[in-house]
Amino acid sequence: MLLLERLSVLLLAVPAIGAALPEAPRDSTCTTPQKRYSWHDISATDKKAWLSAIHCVMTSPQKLNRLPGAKTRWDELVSLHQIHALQIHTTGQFLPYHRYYLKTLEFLVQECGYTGALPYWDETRDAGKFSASPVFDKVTGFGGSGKGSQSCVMDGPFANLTINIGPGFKSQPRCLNRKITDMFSSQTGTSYVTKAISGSTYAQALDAIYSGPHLLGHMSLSMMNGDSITSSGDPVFFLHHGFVDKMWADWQAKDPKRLKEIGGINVQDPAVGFSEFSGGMEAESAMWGKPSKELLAVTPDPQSGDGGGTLTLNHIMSSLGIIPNATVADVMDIKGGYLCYQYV
Ligand SMILES: [Cu+2]
Repeated sequence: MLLLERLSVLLLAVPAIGAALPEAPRDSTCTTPQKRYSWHDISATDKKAWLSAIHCVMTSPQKLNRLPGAKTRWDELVSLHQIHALQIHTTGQFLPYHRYYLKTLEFLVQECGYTGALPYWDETRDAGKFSASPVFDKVTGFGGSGKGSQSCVMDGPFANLTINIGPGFKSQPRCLNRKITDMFSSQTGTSYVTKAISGSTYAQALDAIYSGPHLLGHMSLSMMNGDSITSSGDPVFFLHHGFVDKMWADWQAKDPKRLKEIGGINVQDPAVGFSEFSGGMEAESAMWGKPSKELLAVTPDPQSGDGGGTLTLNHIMSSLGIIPNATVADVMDIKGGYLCYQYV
């Protein structure tokens, strides 16, 4: 694998996070964007290709040898979210980082031989009735709501799998789990999405998307016990975040100036923490603990590239070496060259 060899050469050349970082490769043009389809519109064959690629990532051994608790390649992906959790939720980084995070997954499924586009989930089509969505089919989907006191997923391709990262900032192996509650999912419907992307500033769109369909989707799915730090252990997370990413892209598409509009804090405000919980960071740490010394040792500087507390286009995003670092500017335009896709 030529790309992998190149990546490992780059990694060897980089002594530490935050030091001289490899530039993300980019094309100046994006003439034929890849099409990201909603799960509803994907053939059974293509669904199975996606599901088996995810299964492959979940069962491949970890490679980086630096992420605490990671045993599989999937654990490394989940660890990335865990490490960045306090930088990428209720901050300006939420939208750009999760866009980059989807690209990181795209690289991992390519390692497993997958060559197509990422799927996403148009949740407006299943609003109020998530549990009946084709996303949860037990043959051509991710299996349904979990069973038992731990809500372990017991059917479908991900039955009986173990995730080693989480809960919270811990690394304690537990089953892949989710619990679907249809009632909350009504707020992923079209009228809610329209409202979420109706603001005129980045700050308004960021807050409305985060607190609206994004949060309600998470509440409907309660992935990995609804853990804000490691909910990406459930692969449905990435379909949901495709939907979130689409909302941002749709908001951006309304005015070309928005492709340069970014802002917000780049790490959580201690007095607020996650906006969906009360009490601020200290109180919230009762739910998921605090990052250990080992985690902090690999956590990137939240001001990397910004030179201050406000998120800028120069901010450097890291996947801890899974893919090269990228700037926020790189991911602003989904057809900008570094990225080249569209939602259909
Ligand atoms: Cu997240």
